[in-house]
Amino acid sequence: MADYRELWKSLNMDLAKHDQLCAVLPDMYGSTYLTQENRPEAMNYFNFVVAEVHGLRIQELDAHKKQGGKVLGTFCVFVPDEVILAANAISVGLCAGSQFWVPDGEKVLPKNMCPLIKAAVGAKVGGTCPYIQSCDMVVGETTCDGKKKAWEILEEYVPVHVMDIPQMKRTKDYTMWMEEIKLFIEKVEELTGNKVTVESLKKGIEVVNNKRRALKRLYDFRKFTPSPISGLDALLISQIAFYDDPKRFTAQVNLLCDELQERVKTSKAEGKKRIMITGTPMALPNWKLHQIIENLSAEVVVEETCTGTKYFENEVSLEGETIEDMIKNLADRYLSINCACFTPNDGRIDDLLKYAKEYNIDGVIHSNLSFCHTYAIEYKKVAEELKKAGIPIINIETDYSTEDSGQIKTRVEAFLEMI
Ligand code: BJ8
Repeated sequence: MADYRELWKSLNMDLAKHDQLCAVLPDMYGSTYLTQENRPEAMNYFNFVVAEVHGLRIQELDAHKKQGGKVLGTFCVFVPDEVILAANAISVGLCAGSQFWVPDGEKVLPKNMCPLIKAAVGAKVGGTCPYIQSCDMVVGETTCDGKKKAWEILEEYVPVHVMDIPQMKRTKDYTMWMEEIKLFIEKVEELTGNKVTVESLKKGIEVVNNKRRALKRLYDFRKFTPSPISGLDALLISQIAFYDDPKRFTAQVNLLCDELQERVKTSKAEGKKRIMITGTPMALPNWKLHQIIENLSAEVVVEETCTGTKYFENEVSLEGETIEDMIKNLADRYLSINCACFTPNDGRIDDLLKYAKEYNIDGVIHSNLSFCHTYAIEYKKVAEELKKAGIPIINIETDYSTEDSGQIKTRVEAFLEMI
């Protein structure tokens, strides 16, 4: 990576602490990713993005800000990126997936809470993530209790706008959600000084729909046996989707898909078990479970998570001529996401059963970040319904530390033998 120290300094980062992170990431990436055999050529772009993860993209955000543009950070796939794009702002995903940020998070948050929240807040408290340092505003949301209350603390460090996300999907919840999107548009207009018009919103919708379509295309290739791309690589692409330039990212995913199109013509099945992951999201650089699974005789072929299908399934309709029409289209698409924060959340079970068939799954691994109660509680129902359909499932509760890796490996090994 080139020298970005001046840029990081201008973002008020703790350079010494940040150096510690920069020192471990390349090795971690090398041993997880670069040791994989027979990777698609087009993965080179994504290797490059990771190598420059705190460099080149941050420079792009800086250039955008110097021209008067704004950067918004998000923590949940419910926040409509289309609105941010329509106001000529940039959106970056801020969920954090490394133990590195957890101790700083624990300085201001209770220890016994989800590591994703602790890491995301810790990155700001410690001044060690150039993405959150680049944000003019972050957008929180009222999904789980942990996040909801964490925004009150994060607000002490950076301006926060919180979107009130319904917890049910009744008609009145749709109405309330449309109101919430309207308020978000006003907030983004106020921050950027740019009006969100029907035209600009349609353009934003097109950009994000194209990204969704490319990811869907990628996932469709994973339905082949064997999948022409590892689960680790597919996960990385989903993680990068949250902060790369959307048009460039879409073009690169489509390039990769063109290569996969050729690969599936010649690849031969190796008898690996086909695994679906479901549960809590895996933010960059959380590759732990995929790495354990794929080092055994199995391949992850789909993730029913927010770093997977929930991110790209269902497009936003472009039908209609008014801003209200577009808001309704956004509300419809976003409320089709089946997060465990909703009650009831039967749509998630329908999705799981559908994907199990489509991806020809041998077994499901429910990945649950420690202290995520909504997903932990929902596991019971998910397991019952999958077992009824004859689909084996296990639950793995874990955090970002590596201490439990050996134990998880033993459990996954036993599960693979059993299925
Ligand atoms: S739509 S999954 S991105 S809320 S893991 S912080 S729920 S305690 S991340 Fe999520 Fe939006 Fe739902 Fe997706 Fe809380 Fe659970 Fe932690 Fe979570």
